[in-house]
Amino acid sequence: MLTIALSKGRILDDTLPLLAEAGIVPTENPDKSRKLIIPTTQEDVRLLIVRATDVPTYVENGAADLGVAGKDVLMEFDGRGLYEPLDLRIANCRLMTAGKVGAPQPKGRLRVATKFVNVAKRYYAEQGRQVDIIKLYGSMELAPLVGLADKIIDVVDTGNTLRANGLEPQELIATISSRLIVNKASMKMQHARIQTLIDSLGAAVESRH
Ligand code: PRT
Ligand code: MG
Repeated sequence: MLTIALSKGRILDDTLPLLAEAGIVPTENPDKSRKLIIPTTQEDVRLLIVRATDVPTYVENGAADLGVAGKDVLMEFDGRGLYEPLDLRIANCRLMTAGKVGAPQPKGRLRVATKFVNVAKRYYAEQGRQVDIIKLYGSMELAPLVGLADKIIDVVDTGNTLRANGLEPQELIATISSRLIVNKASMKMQHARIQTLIDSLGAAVESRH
């Protein structure tokens, strides 16, 4: 059995067409189904539906052999037990700092609200800047508006969410796309099978660009 972990939403929507080109089609619509384990037209391939931030955990622990995760999620995840053999070039966005339009530099230490705590620590440490990092789980845009933080670090696509809240994108931390990730033991034990899938997905990605 090959198990592939995916999250609902844009990653699922953009990955299904690539999987279809590799001959893997879910037997029911994962967006509509309440099931978290979805069989596919290949009897020995199944999909697991998990939260986007949980995909690397399932794959690192071997609960899934493969997965699709945003580079932002992978940068934040501190696991080492993963291969990242393919850039699927989907769910593209940028990881950025953002703050209130026209806000002056804060007097004391910079306060940064984010769900990307590890990324934030590394980013400011590399610049030798001392900051206070405030962990949030969502609605980051609110933090500068109500004085919880001076800046946020979040994923930006169109920038509409920032603009709608009087914020502006500032520093680019990384350009982001989603990656195929593979459990290290699975890669060894099922090498031919997984390599064939990587090659098919790679060809599907190339044919789109
Ligand atoms: O939603 P949930 O809390 O379960 O987790 P998640 O937000 O991590 O998952 P999901 O499915 O929303 O995103 C999965 C992956 O898609 C992320 O890890 C990114 O790699 C990628 N991606 C691409 C994005 C976006 N574009 C994106 N625009 N992830 C999130 N957003 C959000 C962003 O956080 C902000 O709230 O959309 C808003 C900004 O969009 P714009 O267009 O207004 O700039
Ligand atoms: Mg989301």
